[in-house]
This record gives sequence, structure tokens and C-alpha cells, in this order.
Amino acid sequence: MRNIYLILIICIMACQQHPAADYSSYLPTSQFKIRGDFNGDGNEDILYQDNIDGKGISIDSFPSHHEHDIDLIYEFFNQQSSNVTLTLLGEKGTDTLKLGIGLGLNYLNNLGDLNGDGQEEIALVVDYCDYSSVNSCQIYSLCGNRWEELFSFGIHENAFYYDDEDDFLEHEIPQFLEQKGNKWFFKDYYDDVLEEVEMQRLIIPDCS
Ligand SMILES: [Ca+2]
Ligand SMILES: [Ca+2]
Repeated sequence: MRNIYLILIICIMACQQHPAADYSSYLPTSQFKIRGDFNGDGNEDILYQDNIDGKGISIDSFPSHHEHDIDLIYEFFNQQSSNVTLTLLGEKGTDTLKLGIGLGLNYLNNLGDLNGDGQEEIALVVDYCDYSSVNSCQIYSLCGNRWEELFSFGIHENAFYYDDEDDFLEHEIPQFLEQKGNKWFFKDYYDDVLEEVEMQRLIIPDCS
């Protein structure tokens, strides 16, 4: 009898640590793919985004937020030790950029060669498993074979919410990262909260 109680207790503990993965509906995870010369060799590269679990297997769908609580969705990604990644297709010697646990990306774009070193920079916004609508846009460049964050600024995720699909701007983050002619301009949400600021020219440093 004592053994039965012991088994029951172990079972209850196990069930608490690993709740049954019984979700009623799923949505596809974000899978961005952009083109550009990110390593500066003169040839076009393809950079693709993935979301992998702790074993390196792609997580291609997640519980739908239309039918599940946000806590449960975050638990889904946390339990699998998910990692949002960016990889250059066919460039095995190049570092895979690992951005940590998240649902995926809200934004990924090739901004062109902003600092004139012959390699094109990328801008991205990670959709983290957090409870804040304040986020950051990060500018990365390949420095040698490793990705390096050269600049970042605050944004508000309201910029990604659209009433009308036609309002969606694939290449810009409205109010925070916009292109005028062939130049990029940005506004830092953190500065804007303190005192309303204008958009300013996006100038980034070289690799360290
Ligand atoms: Ca290239
Ligand atoms: Ca560059």
C-alpha cells in the first residue's frame, strides 16, 4: 500500500513539472527569410530565421493565442528551451545568431550597408515571452564570422498592430524605423517617453 502512495506522489510531481501538451489549435511560428550580401563577399546570401528546441529541432507551430492563455503559450516555449535563430544558408563557417527564448520575430529586414564596410546590416525585433509591449530594435552585422549587435533602440510593439492588413508595411516599423529615399531614420521609444523627439538619421558604428 505504501508503494502505491509513493508511486502516486511521484506521478503527481511529474505531472506538475510536465503538464500534458494538449492544445486545441496551433499557429505557425514566424519564418522570416531575407536576401543580401551579409558577409561582404560580393554574392547574395539568404538569411533565414528558425525557432529551435533544446535538441536543435525546429518548432514550426505553437498553441494559438486565439484559444489559449498567454501564460500557457510562454510555458510551451520555455519548457522546450526554445531559441530564436538566424542562419546564413549554405555558409557553414558562419556563426548562427541565437536570440534566446521567444515566439519568433516581429521584424527582420536588410537595411543595406549602413557603415560602409561592404557588408549589409540587418534590423530585427524579437517577440520575447514577456509581459511588456516595450521592446528593442537591434541592428546586427557579421563581424568576421560572428554576428555583433552594433546598435539598438527602443520601440513600442503597437507599431506591429494593424487594423487593416493593407496598412502593413513589411520593410518599416512605423514611427520607429522608416526609410526616406535611400536613407534610414529611427526614433528611440525610451527617449520619446521622456520628451517627444523627432526621427533622426540612423548611423551605426563599425565592428568592434
Ligand atoms: Ca555574401
Ligand atoms: Ca556594413
